[in-house]
Amino acid sequence: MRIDCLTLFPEMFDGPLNHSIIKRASDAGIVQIALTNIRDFSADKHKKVDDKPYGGGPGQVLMCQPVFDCFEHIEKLSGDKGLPILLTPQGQKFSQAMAQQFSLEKRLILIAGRYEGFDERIRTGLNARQVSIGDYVLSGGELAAMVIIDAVVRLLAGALGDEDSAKDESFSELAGGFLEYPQYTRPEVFRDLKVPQVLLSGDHAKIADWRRLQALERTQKWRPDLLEKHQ
Ligand code: 6GU
Repeated sequence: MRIDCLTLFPEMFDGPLNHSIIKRASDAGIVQIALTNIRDFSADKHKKVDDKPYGGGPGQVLMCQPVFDCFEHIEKLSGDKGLPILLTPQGQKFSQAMAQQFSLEKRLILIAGRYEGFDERIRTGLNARQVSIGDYVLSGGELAAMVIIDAVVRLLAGALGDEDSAKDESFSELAGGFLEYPQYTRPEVFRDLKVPQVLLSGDHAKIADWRRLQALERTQKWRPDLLEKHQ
């Protein structure tokens, strides 16, 4: 998969893209992530990318010209057309199901905005899917883009180690609409806190039953909304 990200702050991506699973997937050639600075495409002599809103009001608005030119430039960098995704709090809420859909694409083009908003013609002209990561306001789309990249890349074949991916497919409780069951590792007793006996029993059927029940109980207790959705 190729992921292009259009942003005014490519440096913000340095941390997340250069560690752990995303780093490993990039190194293995499972994903290629290309960052492009929208500002590089500003036709303005001061490299301005934003301006005052028509009709008045506070703040600045991201201008069409640098975004369209940047988008048209990166489109040509690969033969795959790509799914354009505009990061905005006005978008459809990101979910595991959406991550799964995106993971089937050959190419994603993420567009991260800043300032008080985009010129509306960016929304309409690029024919992009609008995506939000939740009902709160971030200072820009970059963190949202990184969230999406992480959630998508870990779903790509070979991105997780063997152990992890096996676990993911059979037990990924969120994918099945449930929270995950509780996990324990050594020691058996830590400051009087014991590992549940069933996990030490070696009875795999019993362990599987216990885990299913735990997952159901904690979903009922902590995220009843997930059960309603999957009813
Ligand atoms: Cl995608 N962008 C911004 N600026 N804020 C958000 C968001 C995106 N998703 C949730 N809040």
